[in-house]
Amino acid sequence: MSKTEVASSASGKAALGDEIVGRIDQLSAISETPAHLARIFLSPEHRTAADLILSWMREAGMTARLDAIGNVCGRYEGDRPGLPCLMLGSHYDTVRDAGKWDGPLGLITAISCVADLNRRGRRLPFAVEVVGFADEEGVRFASTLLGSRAVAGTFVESALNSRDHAGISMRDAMVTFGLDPDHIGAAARTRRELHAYVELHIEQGPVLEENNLPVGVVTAIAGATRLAAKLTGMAGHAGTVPMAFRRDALAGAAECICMVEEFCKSDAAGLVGTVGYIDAMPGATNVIPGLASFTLDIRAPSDPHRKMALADIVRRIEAIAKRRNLVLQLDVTHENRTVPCAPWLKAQVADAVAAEGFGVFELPSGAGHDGMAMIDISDVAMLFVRCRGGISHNPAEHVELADADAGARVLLRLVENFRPRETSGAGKA
Ligand code: HGY
Ligand code: MN
Ligand code: MN
Repeated sequence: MSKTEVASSASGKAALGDEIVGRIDQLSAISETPAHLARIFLSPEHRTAADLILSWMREAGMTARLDAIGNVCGRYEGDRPGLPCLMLGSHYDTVRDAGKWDGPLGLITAISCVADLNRRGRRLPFAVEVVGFADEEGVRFASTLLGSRAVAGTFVESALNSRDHAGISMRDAMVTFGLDPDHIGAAARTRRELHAYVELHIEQGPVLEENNLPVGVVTAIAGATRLAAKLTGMAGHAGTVPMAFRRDALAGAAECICMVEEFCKSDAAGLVGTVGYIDAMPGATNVIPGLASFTLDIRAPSDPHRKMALADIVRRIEAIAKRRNLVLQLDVTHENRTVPCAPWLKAQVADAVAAEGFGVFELPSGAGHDGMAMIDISDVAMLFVRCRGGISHNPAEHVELADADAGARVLLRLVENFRPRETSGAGKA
C-alpha cells in the first residue's frame, strides 16, 4: 500500500471507530426488551437485525443475502469475479441481558473494513466475505454454533428436534421465521471457497487491560462441554415430611452446584465450571421440590484436561444422587474441541498488529467462538480487542472508541496485506 493510500485510508480509518460504535448502538437497540439486551435465534429481533445488517453490507459495496439458517452473508468481489475469499465475521445473536459488543463488534468492524476498501475502489486478489452468524450463543436451543456449523456443513439434523423452554422445536421455529428446515444444507460452503476465516472479537477477559494493550493475537479457542442435568426426588408437604425422609431434588442440585464450584476452584490448571441455569418443580414455597434441572458448562485449556475433570465431576454428581436417593439424568448437550489458530494465519494477524504500531501479545480464548465450527472448512485466526474490566455477558460490557478503532485498523491492515497460505511461504496446506 502506498504512503498516500495509507494516509488517506488512515484518515478514513480514523472514522472507522466512529462508524463502528454508532452501529453497535443502533444494533443494540434491536432487543427482545428495551431493558435487557437479548437477540435470540429465530426471534423477531433476529429478523429485524438481519435486515439492518444486510443494508449495511450493501452500502459497503457487497452483495448480501440471508442464508438457509438465518446467517447474514456479504461478498465483496476481488479483482476478478468468483475468487476464493478471505472470510471475516462473528455472530449477531446475544446471551440474555447481554452486552452489546460480544459478536457485533467483529461483524460490524468487518463490514466497515470492506466499506473502506469500497470507498477507495480497492479490489484485492481474493474476495472478502463477511458472515454474521445467527446463533453462536446457543441460548434458545441447547446446542451452540448453529449458524457456523451450517456454513461448515456440520449442522446435525437431529438438532431440529430440540425444543426451547416454551416447547417450540427448532424445526417449527425455522418455519415460523420463514426458513425451510430441510434446506439448511444450502448454507454449507466448501474448503475450496475459503482461503481462511478470521474473526475479531472482544477478549471477554481482563488480560489485555492488565497488559495495557488494545489488541491481542489469539493462540487457540478453548473447548467446552455443556450438559443438562435432571434430578428427580419426591415432592411433598414442606410442613409434614421430616428431613430424614425427604428426597429433595433442589437440595440435591444445590449440593452438586457447590461441589462443581469447589472442584474447579481446587484445580490449579485453569479448569472452569459454571451452572448457568436452574429450575425446580413444582416451584411452590410450601412444597419439597420433586424435580430439579440445571445446566453445566465445563472448560479447560486442553481437551484431555477437560474430559478427565468432567468424568470426575460426573462421578461425584452420581454419588450425591445415590446418597440422596434421587434419580439422575445427565445428558451432554454440546461438546466443542479446543481449536488452535493456524500459525501461518496467526502470523499475519501479528504482522498487522505490529504494522499498526501496537505491541504483539498472544493469548488463548477461554470463550468459545464460531471459529470452532469454521475449522472444519478453513484455517482460523482471531484478533481480540480489549474490553473494560474484561466484563462480558453483562450489560456493563464496554469497548473504548480508541480500541474499536485500533481493532478496525488492524483488521483492515490484515485484509489488505493478506496472502493465502500457499503464497504466504507457510508451505502447502
Ligand atoms: O460460551 C461462550 O464461550 C461463548 O460466549 N458462546
Ligand atoms: Mn458470548
Ligand atoms: Mn461471542
